[in-house]
Amino acid sequence: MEHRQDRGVALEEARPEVSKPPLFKVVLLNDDFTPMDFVVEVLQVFFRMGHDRATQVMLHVHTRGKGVCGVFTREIAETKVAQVNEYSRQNEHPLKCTMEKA
Ligand code: TYC
Repeated sequence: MEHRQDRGVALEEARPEVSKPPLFKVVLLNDDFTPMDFVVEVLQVFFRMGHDRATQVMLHVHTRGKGVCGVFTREIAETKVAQVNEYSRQNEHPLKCTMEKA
């Protein structure tokens, strides 16, 4: 039986191209009230960033008004946005997370 790994270069090139799913940027918005430490925690927990990267992204959002947390397929982006907004509301912070077509 034929197996993917056994295909040669010629067959690999002949394989018809399949369309990639549309991607969405998950964006964090600045506000005047959410503590910086909370934003860093959100970036670490929900976007798997290390402390240094999370701090860089938080400061970018703080100074520029918004910033990209990551790029995902629609369903994953929607889940991240919902999780971050729910967590922020649970903690009584006005932090807002949205998504944009990449
Ligand atoms: N501007 C906030 C402050 O000065 C910090 C902050 C950063 C808030 C990023 C939201 O997405 C944000 N405490």
